[in-house]
Amino acid sequence: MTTYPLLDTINHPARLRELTVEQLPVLAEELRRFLIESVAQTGGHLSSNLGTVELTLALHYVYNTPEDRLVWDVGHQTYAHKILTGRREGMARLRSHGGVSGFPKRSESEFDTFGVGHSSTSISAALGMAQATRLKGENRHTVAIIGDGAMSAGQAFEALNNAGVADANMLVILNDNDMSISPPVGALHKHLARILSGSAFNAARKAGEKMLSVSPSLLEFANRVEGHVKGLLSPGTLFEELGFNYIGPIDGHDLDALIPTLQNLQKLPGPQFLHVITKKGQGYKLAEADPVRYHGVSKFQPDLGLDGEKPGDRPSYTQIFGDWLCDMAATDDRLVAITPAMGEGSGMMRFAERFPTRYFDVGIAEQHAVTFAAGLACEGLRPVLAIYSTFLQRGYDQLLHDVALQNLPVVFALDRGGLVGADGPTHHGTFDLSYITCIPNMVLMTPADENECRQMLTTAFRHDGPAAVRYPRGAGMGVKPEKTLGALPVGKGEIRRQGRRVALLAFGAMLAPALAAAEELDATVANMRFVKPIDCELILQLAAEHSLLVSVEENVLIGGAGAEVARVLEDGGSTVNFVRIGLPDRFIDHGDQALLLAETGLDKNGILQKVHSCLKPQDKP
Ligand SMILES: Cc1ncc(C[n+]2csc(CCOP(=O)(O)OP(=O)(O)O)c2C)c(N)n1
Repeated sequence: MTTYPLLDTINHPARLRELTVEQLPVLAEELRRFLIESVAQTGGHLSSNLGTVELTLALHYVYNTPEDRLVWDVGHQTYAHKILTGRREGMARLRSHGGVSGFPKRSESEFDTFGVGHSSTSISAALGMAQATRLKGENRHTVAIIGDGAMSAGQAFEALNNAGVADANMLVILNDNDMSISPPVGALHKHLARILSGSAFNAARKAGEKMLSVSPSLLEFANRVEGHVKGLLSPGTLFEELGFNYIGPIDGHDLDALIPTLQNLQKLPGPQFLHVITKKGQGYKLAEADPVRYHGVSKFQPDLGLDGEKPGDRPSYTQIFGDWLCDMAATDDRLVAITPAMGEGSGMMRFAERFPTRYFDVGIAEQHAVTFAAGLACEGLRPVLAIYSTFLQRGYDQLLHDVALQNLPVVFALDRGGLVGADGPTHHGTFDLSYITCIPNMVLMTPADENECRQMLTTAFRHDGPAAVRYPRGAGMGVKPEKTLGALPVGKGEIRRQGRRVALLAFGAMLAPALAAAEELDATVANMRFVKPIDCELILQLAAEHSLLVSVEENVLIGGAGAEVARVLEDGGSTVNFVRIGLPDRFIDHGDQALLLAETGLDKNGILQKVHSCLKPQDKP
């Protein structure tokens, strides 16, 4: 007997649309159960997906997908969408190499209308699609689905601001679960909370909602009445002022409310805004009780939950950073720490507890986070901005124009540098060495081990200008950090192994495979430490003493650390045989971190192969 009798029959939303409304709650129950069992076997995002089961069902039921466009924000909540759009079997290999992506991806399915992974893009993209539809004289619906966390970013408001006057036919659904990854922050959150707590409003809304959901003919009347009372009553004024027709809030788990409301909204022209309330982790008690912990999970047993997890035997770089942050803050009260909504992921929770007044979670707002840090630095504080490498891409002009140009002492703790694994190309931190190296005034360090990471953070903190420490996802080589807070000489690398003929110039985590390869090659290995300022003296010395120089970095080759080495060799007039190992000029898919490193030649074997192919016959051992 099959466990999912109804879900088994749905391999396309067209089939879903043949069901009666009465069958949908049964399907929702099966879908939720399937989700829990599937994510338990693969790992992935859990809480957000459980919270959007009914919303996803209702959207595919009401809208004619894929002809109508659903544009998901962040995309971490699209597992139900994937299951209903023909990818249910693929869920067994979710986030594995060659398997289904953890995010919407245009090349994966025609139902994935917009590729995503970084937040707050959905309204912009949906508006573009809606305008294109109009220009082409086509007739379809466009819906953006965005969480309350993602709504806190500037881009979401830029898009709302534009959509309101563009008079585009589009619907924005605010999926409000009163959570980002962590509890939400900021004035928007307070505004949304007020909407929910206004009892007069709720009573009025309940009646209005019923009207709206049952009788399209009453809708116009309701709209007109609303227009009059909204200024006094409506908490949706913010969105109304931006030119949207605000409807809600409605219960996002109640299919009887969702479906008729969406059906009615379909008939309304112009920018529509539907506020839906959901619960993160809905239907799985453990996730409901601790949605933060169950936001992103590794494999688990559904009956035990994450309690069965064992901690890793080596601390992650994130933990090394978190410990350093507390230790440094205890010695220097100018230290303040900033996160754009990634306090847990960046290892800052102990700091937040110990130094609450010096901890700033600014919401999903990377651009603001960088300029905010600049402002703090202007007043003599020493801001440490913990930010994933991939998300600093969002704050690039702020890094250049607000921090570096003014030479402000901001420490960038760049987590998840290099290939991150299962999250894939939207999240790989493989561009930072290129995009930071070209900025004047920046100091850029790549630790090879845990202790060096701690030393580099101290170096950055003591440096009188902007400095970034870029460290990888996961654990390091297992080098225990010293308790003391020692700094390193700026711009100096070190020789870690003396060999002959070949010199490997390793940046950051690439030291480990370089050392392993060097044993077989009897090569010299330099731990370069600094990408900027790069150690010119060391490079030219190695060039003079060896016949082949090889740089190794976990970054795109274009504009990266190896490109810096090439510049130094050229400027120094060296004609040494030099090759670079790094990432090719293409986006790297999702998959296991070690597997991706091996596939791109960033492991011992890859280094050996490259060296053998480049050694001139006279230099071979
Ligand atoms: C630009 C950017 N910054 C940070 C993140 C990391 N991130 C992924 S999901 C998430 C929380 C999103 O909250 P919300 O939109 O409310 O969705 P929920 O998880 O609550 O369903 C964050 C901060 C991201 N994906 N993109």
